[in-house]
Amino acid sequence: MKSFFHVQDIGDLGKALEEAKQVKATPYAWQHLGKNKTIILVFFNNSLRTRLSSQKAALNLGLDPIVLNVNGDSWKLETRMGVVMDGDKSEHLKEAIPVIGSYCDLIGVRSFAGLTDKEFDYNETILKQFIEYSGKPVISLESATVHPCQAFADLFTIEEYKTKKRPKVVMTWAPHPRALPQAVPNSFAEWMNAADVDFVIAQPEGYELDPQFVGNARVVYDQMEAFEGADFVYAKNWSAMNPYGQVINKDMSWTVGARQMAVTNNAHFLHCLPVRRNMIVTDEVIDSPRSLVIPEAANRVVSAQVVMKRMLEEM
Ligand code: SN0
Repeated sequence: MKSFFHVQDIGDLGKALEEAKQVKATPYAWQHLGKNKTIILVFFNNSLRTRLSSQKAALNLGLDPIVLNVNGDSWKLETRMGVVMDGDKSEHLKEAIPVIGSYCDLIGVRSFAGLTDKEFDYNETILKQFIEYSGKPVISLESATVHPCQAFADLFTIEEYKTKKRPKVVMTWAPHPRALPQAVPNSFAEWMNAADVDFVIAQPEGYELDPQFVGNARVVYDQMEAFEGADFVYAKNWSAMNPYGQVINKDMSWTVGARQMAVTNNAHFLHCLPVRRNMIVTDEVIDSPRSLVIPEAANRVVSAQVVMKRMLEEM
């Protein structure tokens, strides 16, 4: 695996989930793989789970993690090509990336969508530069359009808790005070479409995601209708594609509460976190025994470890 962005990068999903199970059961069984190897984790944005789970996954594999907080610890990096660097950015990615690549064996990058220039974001301009200039395998730790480590952990969590072969999984938009990227819902949709689940997207009009990620998913504009008989409810806010990166609706009737959960098949509740309580989901639902947000977050170590393990095995 030269890079980890899309569900196809992990290959056969059944095999990947089986491997995730093994990694979870015996996390230290592959300590030899990472010996004398280094992963550099580059953060352009905030992180709690991704930062900690990636470091933990690396340590489990005997791999040394180094974390770089761009905008905090390092020079501010210019990401655009051909610009006169007369502003606050001291160094260009074209130098910074090969330098980072020369110090490590694997690279993970967190770089959120800017949400102003759709083309820049949807071309994955920053991550592509990491691939091109580093010469090292690159893992998206949530880039402009995808968050594959999250989606892999989500799928593994569903696999662990499902009680029927083909569960109904509903991803619902929910209100949020700020404009958020589409990366999490894009990846969740992409991975659910590839998995053996009955997948439905519930959203208000105007929140349609990019067709390459929606695929063949059923899109339902009536949240109560979508929730009927659901086995898993995955809540997430995202901003609109058109006008790009804008909040066009804050309808609080979409906050996931007992009213919607009542029509499900006693569904489990999932969210990638961080979550805004009583915006995205009520206290009652997130604090209920059907909420899986903590085991879901714990599985972030597992998904990251499978990806790093595969990359190390191919070296
Ligand atoms: C990010 C997102 O893509 O939605 C990261 C999720 C893993 N979430 C946020 O930025 C939430 C920030 C907030 O103010 O609630």
